[in-house]
Amino acid sequence: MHISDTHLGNRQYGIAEREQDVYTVFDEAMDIALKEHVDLVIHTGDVFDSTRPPAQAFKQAILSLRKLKEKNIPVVAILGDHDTPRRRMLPPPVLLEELKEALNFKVVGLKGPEKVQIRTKNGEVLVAGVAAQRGPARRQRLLDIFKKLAPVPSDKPTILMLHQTLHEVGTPDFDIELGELPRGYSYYAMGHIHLFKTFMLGDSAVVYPGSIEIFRRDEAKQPKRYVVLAEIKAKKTVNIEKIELQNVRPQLLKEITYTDNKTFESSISRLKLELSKYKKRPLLHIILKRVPSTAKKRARMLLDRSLQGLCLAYRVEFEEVIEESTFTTLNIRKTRHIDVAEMLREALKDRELADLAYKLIEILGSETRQDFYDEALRLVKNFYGLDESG
Ligand SMILES: [Mn+2]
Repeated sequence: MHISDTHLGNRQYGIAEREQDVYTVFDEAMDIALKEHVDLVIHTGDVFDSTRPPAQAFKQAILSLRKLKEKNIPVVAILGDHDTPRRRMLPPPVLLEELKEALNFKVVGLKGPEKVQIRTKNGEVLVAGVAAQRGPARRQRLLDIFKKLAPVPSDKPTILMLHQTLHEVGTPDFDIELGELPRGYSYYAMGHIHLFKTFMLGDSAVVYPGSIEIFRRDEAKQPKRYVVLAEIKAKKTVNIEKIELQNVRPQLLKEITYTDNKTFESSISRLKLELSKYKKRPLLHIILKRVPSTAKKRARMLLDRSLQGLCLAYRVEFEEVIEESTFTTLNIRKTRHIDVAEMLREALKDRELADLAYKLIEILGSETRQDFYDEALRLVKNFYGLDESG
């Protein structure tokens, strides 16, 4: 069974139930492994959501994973970007590896590319992998790593585990191309992309199971979440099957354009009807368009009154009509993917400042964690020549 991006400890919008949701789905996934009598479970990174997971996340991971040990099913994982500390700190999944009496959990590729033989109840499997590679030089580093990970000819099934973005996924920022992966593995287990995607490389499947829950609003566009069962032989994937996780909390994206109060009220009534059909109360993301500022307060009050008890929580975004002149248009040349560093240089007209901005974007990305924040602050202070107390 292939699983990825479980982000244990994630608490979306600070809602306690959302942290529990993730544990519930993780446990469901492990029960699928038991029910399907799999030989091996592989996890392609982001086991935990942060480099400082809450104690509850460790407890839940141990409770769910130890059921596998009892049935003699090993678990092999690599580190994702969320699992990897920026400084010299122990990555949290390594603690699971230490609990040898309770768990059969192994992290591969901790300090560079690694190949290990894993004994399963159905024979040996060669598992190769490397921790998530980040930063501007990652492409060259990955190409060097792939040379070391070229598989030795084997009559046994072989698996390569990576936590990277393939160009073929179609996002503007990618790490490597499908055709650049080392040939000859039976199955390519991919993590990092939170959506289910599959590709073929010769006779072998290249699979992103996606995350087990919906962690961000934009991930709600794929409401179903999966684990993947793969049947593999030497040099080829025989079959893959995705199994839908049943305990995922529904998240709905709703766009409502305001015309007048009466129409708005009837849109809300329709929404209430839709919400009442779910077993598990959904999380609701509402984008309200063209609400006059005089009607905003009333709109919020109506939502509060109407959605009470029908959803776990809702978030409203008012979409303003922005005058075009407030935008600065950048001259983006037609490149294969968006070059953020070059865009910054063009916008800021200062190479060093642009480099700083690029580093900050890399570190802080779409989220802020304390250790990322500290590192960002250190860079900024350094840039402006401020001392620690500056
Ligand atoms: Mn992830």
